[in-house]
Amino acid sequence: MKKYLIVVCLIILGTPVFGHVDLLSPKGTETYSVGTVLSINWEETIPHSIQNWDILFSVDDGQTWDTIQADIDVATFHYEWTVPNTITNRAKIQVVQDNDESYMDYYGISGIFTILPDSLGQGKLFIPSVLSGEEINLSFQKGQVAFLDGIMTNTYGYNQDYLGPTLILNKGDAVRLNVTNNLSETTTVHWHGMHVSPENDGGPHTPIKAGETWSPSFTVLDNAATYWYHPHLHEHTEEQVTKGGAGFIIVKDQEETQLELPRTYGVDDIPIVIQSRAFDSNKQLLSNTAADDVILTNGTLDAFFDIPAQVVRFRLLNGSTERVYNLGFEDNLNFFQIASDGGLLNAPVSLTRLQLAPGERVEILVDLSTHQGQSINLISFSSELPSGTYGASNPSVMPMGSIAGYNNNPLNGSDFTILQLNIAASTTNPITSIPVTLINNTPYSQNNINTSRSLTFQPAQMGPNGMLNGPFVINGAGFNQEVVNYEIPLNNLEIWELRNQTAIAHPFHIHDVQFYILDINGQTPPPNMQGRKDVVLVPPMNGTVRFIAKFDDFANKEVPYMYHCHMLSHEDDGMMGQFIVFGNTTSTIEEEKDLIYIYPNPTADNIQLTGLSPAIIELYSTSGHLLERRESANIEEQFSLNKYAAGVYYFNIMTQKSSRAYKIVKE
Ligand SMILES: [Cu+2]
Repeated sequence: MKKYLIVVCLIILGTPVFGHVDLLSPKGTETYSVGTVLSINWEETIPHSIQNWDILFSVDDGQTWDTIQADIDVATFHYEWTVPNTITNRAKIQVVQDNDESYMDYYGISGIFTILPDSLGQGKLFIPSVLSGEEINLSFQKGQVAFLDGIMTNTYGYNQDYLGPTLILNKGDAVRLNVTNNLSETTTVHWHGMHVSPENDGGPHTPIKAGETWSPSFTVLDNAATYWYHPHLHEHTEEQVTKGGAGFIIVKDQEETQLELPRTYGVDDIPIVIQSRAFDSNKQLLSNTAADDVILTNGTLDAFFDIPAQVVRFRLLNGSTERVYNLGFEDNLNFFQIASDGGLLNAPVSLTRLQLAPGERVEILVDLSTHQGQSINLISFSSELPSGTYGASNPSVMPMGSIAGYNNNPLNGSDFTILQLNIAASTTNPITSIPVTLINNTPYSQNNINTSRSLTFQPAQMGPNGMLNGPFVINGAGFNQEVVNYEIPLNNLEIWELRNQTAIAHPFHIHDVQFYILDINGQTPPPNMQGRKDVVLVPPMNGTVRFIAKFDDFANKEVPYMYHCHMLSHEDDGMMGQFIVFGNTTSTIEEEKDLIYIYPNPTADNIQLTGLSPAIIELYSTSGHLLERRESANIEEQFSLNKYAAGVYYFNIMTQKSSRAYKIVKE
């Protein structure tokens, strides 16, 4: 009778939905912090015979529901749920009375509650939220963070105040990124380490003006590893990265997925970006200075993190603009490097120290199973860095010469903490052992090389200060946007010899490719440096590095790729060059019996593609805009280019065997 009255009252009040489920908590208007355990409680107002419960979660608009838990037994009216780190902080919960096989579902929805984002600033390590899917939106914008003394520091970030969300991509997936520049200055975004066409690479040739959106679109061809994104606007890279322009990219693939590795993001698989920063007296960020005496770990000062007592994985990125770290754990706890910049190693390599130069990434495993209740610090043992390394007590290999302000910076030549780990109870299904082997890397054979190149780093001005401070040039010339330094035939296999005739080590980075190091100062690199790399620290004073790389897949006569020093002040000062990859991609390509003909080319109107096995065909402009996309099961497809202006376009054709770009010309 009482229920009947309530129903009548609801109808009289005009409430459109009455539940057979009533959500008791959350009700709405509450505020929860990320990581806290939220009690979801409900009651059944009208019983049904065949049913169970589903719990759904929606952020912001309450329109798109993600399942928290499905198929909860009907007798259960309670569920404990850990509040996730979301991009938007307005959220709702829905409990559904799921009458299997029936359209008659009944539900109760909470009001809007607030999720306090995991905060940047001080103390608890900030874990960036995650974005994935076919289309990803990034907004580069201004922000404010209280890093020091509660005073707001002006910052830049992607979708947030500082740094950006972690992009999780799967090898083989097509992804479109919409990058909107909400700053009042031009920027670019470079997908550091990823193998994409030059027009999608986000180098200095692809500026995004204030207020504009750039939408590169590509197939992920990279191996599972940790990559990152950051601005790459010539002469402004250091400033925009310093203010916060940086985010992780995690690529997953089938080989990695089959291994017994920790991969619960933010729990036993932790991204860590290490950045040293300089603040002025108003607590604002300074660039182009040697006063970088504050360590921010994921944008957090004095960072600590609660971590389970089991085998855990760290994805370490040196996101500093100049500083090299010498990483290790307290008490020389050993750890295992499993990946370098562009992929997994053949096998885990046991280490107690690991140098990480600007731009470099490594993935490591640490076995914490016997350390529950302890605190262990991740430390940079910079007192052990050799002279001639930015971060050592002497950044020069020469006794003379100095960097202004360097000797006053307490981080130089001393050991300091990056992250305090508080080791808590293990999770329910922990990884408990370090794998014996990982994947099979097959470095290119030196016997088959087509071209060798030599790049010599020199100071623009001689003398001990020029040798240390730069500006630095490569083969006698600073960067000139009008000069293409190398023209590389598509599919060329090359050896690059880097020779450093300066007093300081430089981390050399090349776009487009992952390389294998052949030797450093004539010596075979240690096992942890024998995997895929895109940054290598070249030792000072006639130090040499040789690497081998293949320039495959992408050719474009118009848009170059970059190579440069990843000490960003050196890069901005011109320690950079560019190359184009050119190739006979105009009509046919034969790869693994995958023969595709495109004709006529050039064409005034229709263009025919034959030899397609099932394929995804994408048509791009030279600026990387996706014009058309077709999923085809046919041998042949015809496109009309009638509506497009005369000029160069690209077909990106993905079959089960390959993904290739084909240049075409509309007359
Ligand atoms: Cu440099």
